[in-house]
Amino acid sequence: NLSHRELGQRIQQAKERLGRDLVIMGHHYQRDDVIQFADFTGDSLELARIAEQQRDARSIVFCGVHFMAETADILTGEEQIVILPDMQAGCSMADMADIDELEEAWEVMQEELGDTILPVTYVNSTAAIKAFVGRHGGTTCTSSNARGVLEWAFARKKRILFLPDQHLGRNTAYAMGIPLEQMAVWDPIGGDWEAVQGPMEDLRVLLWKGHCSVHTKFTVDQIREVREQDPETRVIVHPECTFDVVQAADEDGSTSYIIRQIESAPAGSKWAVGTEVNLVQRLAQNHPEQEIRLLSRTMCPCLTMNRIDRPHLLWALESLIEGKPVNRVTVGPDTAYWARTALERMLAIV
Ligand code: CIZ
Ligand code: SF4
Repeated sequence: NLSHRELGQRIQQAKERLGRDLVIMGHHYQRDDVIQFADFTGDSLELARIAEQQRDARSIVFCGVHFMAETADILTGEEQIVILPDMQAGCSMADMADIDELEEAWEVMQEELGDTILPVTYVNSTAAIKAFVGRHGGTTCTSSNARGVLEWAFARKKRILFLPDQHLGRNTAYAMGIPLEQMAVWDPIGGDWEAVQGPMEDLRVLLWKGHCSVHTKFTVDQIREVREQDPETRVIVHPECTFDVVQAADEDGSTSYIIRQIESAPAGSKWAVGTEVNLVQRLAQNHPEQEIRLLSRTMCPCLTMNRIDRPHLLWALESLIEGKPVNRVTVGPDTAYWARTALERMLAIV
């Protein structure tokens, strides 16, 4: 039963003891009292690139969610171990695309549309989904590079199956000029299409019916309210928000895009930000010269990300010191091979 401060001291001591053997990574959505211990912070793309370069550290403690730790394991050496301080830190969006459901859906899609489809998965997906995509010639994307990746994919096949986030897929494809009528949603629970608006033959983008429970809480009404209060406030949202919200916002972009826009804005700028609350609060703290608020009135934390707390981080670090690492995230060799193929294709595209 250590106090918050004692936990902090013990974490610091453990870090010092482990020295260069240890790297702690922290995703932007992590709470302040955890991310302060991270050697590297970033969005999921930045953290994947950093993980790939960690050849010296024997262990990587990943303060983020499960799929990010899997990605780190896939991109690092065999001897390196990746630890997720709390195994309950999953991502509800990643869990919405199950590999068995995908295998079934793929069969139906091949029957209906033939060999015209390239699968692309948002990195917010399990290693098994990434491996499927890798095996079928496709790749992964993040919200920072989704457009470039879709352009790459359309140069290869007529159609794209986009997993697991329908909103990122729809928002990105629409911004590329693809009309909504050429998109359809595949519902993995019903095992069927929904929202097909035109002839099947015209479909270009097949959207898996997944979403982020954090970003879909933002609404057009919230944007209207901000504008009524103060028309000078710029509304900036993440493309995991719904189509209507992205259309109503002044701009949309990935986590790193949002950070860049705010960091380069002049003093006195006003923002309402539609993304995870820990990031928004940190931006507000770091930029007192601007007015930065969350788009919604109610807090929207990513609950699973926030499971990583000081007690779990300390427990993970001490297990490394004892030589009995807990919560190791490992991806089997075959899955890792094909998932790495998919990830490396992405890293070469953009
Ligand atoms: O998990 C998420 O919602 C995001 C935006 C992750 C990332 O860093 O791209
Ligand atoms: Fe998953 Fe959404 Fe949390 Fe990101 S914010 S980790 S997509 S649940």
